[in-house]
Amino acid sequence: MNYIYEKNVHHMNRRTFVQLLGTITPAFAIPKKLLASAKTWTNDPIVISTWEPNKKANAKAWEVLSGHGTALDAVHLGVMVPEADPEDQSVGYGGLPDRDGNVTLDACIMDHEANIGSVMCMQHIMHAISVARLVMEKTPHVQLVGDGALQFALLNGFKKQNLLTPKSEANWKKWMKTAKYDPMITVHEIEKRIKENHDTIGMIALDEYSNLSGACSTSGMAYKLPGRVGDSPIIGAGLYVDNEVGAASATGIGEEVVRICGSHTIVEAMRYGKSPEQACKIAIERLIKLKGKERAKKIQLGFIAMNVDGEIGCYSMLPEFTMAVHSAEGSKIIDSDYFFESDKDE
Ligand code: SD4
Repeated sequence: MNYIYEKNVHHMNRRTFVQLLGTITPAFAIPKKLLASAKTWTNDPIVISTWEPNKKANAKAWEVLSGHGTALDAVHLGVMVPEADPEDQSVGYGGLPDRDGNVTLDACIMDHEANIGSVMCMQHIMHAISVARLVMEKTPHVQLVGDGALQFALLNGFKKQNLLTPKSEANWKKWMKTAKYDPMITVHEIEKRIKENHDTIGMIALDEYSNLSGACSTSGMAYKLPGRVGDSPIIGAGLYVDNEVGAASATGIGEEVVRICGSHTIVEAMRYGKSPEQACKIAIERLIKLKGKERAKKIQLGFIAMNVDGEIGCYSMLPEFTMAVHSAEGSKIIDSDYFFESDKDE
């Protein structure tokens, strides 16, 4: 889709701003105050994602960032990587279906100007994140669901596809034999998948223009009730960006992330001076307070966060959550710190 590469003229960066001033005023005459009031120009780009396997998505995002692209394009193109990967059973094509065997996708995107777009419970379109971006850029709305999202995508040139791969279909059929349609089993299923370290992608990028953007995409909880929507497409829960403060994204049991408006809670904690990791921990502790330790230690949740200075952090309820990072220093994986050693813990 061409619009991905279109220059966003209203996204004026400092270089454009200075060039523009240069056309009306000799460059040496730019008042110092004006320059000082612009955001720092020299931020080093960086991108982070939930889960180690999403280092492939980060590599794509890094291509965009290191080629002077915007954070918005970086997170969009980055998230498209797992969406197209049939081996990733938690996002896009190849995602595990709901309990009726339908793959339904959730995604959202948010830029540095608080523009937002999301699709929820959408079937048949691999790149849910691209549809979310179109909702953001081409409609007066911020969320489209189900058939409405599908119709909107088809009208805009997306092609209908079968997203259920033979492998995911086989897993679903196997599940059907034993699960007895019990929605609680889906919760255990997601916990198991989280342990295998392949899950939802939440991605945050900072570009060289000092702008932050984020994107989140998932096929949601495996074998969920039809129509179920998790946190991932909900702005404030699965993702939040505030260009003056920072950004956060979530993975894990979406119902619990929504309960605490997870990503927004983290951004607000950073606003009041917490580091990205401290802010993620505050969100985890908020849920523990609400649920009590006994119930909380059965819930895996993982958060990632970045502030406007490009400082990053993560925190999870249980072990085995990872964050993938890519910057000029290369790619690395961070093992998240966590609250409970295991679900047997005090
Ligand atoms: C959801 N939060 O739909 C997503 C799934 C996920 O780790 O992130 N799992 O609830």
